[in-house]
Amino acid sequence: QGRASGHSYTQYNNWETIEAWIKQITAENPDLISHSTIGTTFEGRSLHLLKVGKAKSNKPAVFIDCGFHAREWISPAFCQWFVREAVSTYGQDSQMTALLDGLDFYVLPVFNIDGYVYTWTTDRMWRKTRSTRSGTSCAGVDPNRNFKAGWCEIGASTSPCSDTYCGPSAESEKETKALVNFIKNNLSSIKMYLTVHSYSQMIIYPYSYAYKLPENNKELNTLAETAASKLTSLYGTKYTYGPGATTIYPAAGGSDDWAYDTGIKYSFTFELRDTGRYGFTLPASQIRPTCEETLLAVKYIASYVLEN
Ligand code: ING
Ligand code: ZN
Repeated sequence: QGRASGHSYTQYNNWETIEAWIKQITAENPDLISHSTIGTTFEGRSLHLLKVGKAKSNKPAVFIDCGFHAREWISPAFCQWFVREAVSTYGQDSQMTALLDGLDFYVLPVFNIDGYVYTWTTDRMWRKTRSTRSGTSCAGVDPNRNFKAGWCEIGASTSPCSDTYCGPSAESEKETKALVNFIKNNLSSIKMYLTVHSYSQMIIYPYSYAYKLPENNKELNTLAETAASKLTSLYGTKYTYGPGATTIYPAAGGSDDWAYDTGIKYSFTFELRDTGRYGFTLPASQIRPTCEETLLAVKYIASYVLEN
């Protein structure tokens, strides 16, 4: 497998390098990967999407996004790892082969690109988008408070300077709107939604916008429990799991709750390593083990979705 210049799966890559990698891995794997653009960011960057799977019509699909929050660098690293693992183990690993034969994985390597670039150039701890608006000198909206799911009712701020600013309206961000449009246009095929964040070591499912449980709570709980045990089996990393509001904190406007209420009954947020020792600045030496263990959980849930 060739590499985009400067790209490494075991280092954090800047956006320029990730974008070159997207083009290169697509060009090198025409039988397994196709590339599209679902929109542009506030600052005009292309929102790239990879479709990973053996080409076949009418396949069910899984949607995975990374890089909602700019500073959570392990998240885009996981999406890159996942795509490489898919193309390099297809035909070798029986589980991955079955997954790519039976499913299409839509992988959005970095959702909040403008914010990610800003963490490389200016402020490593930036979380939000980089949109500007009249009436405030503070930039950015929390993209995980910007979806139409109890929008701004709880665990979100109406103050533009807050890190959890829900935005002037639901779907105010171009990035949010692009994701919503893509998912709505592909709803009949998308069976599972996964959004990858850090940190906390948790598998979260709806709801976060209210203290209520999804109709298939029991099934989601068992799935999360088993996925967490698969993850732990590799290096002993402990994960907790459950509905968002009671597992992490109540927060409205999240993409997993929106995807669930839109009809995707397998909807999860993963919070990767660690539990706070390094937090968002997880050392690059932990990229490989974090991605390897997370992959076990993702493959487990995707296999379940494929079979059910
Ligand atoms: N955590 C998530 C956040 O946006 C979350 C937790 C998940 C909230 C699902 C709402 C819905 O705050 C991080 N680390 O970003
Ligand atoms: Zn996050």
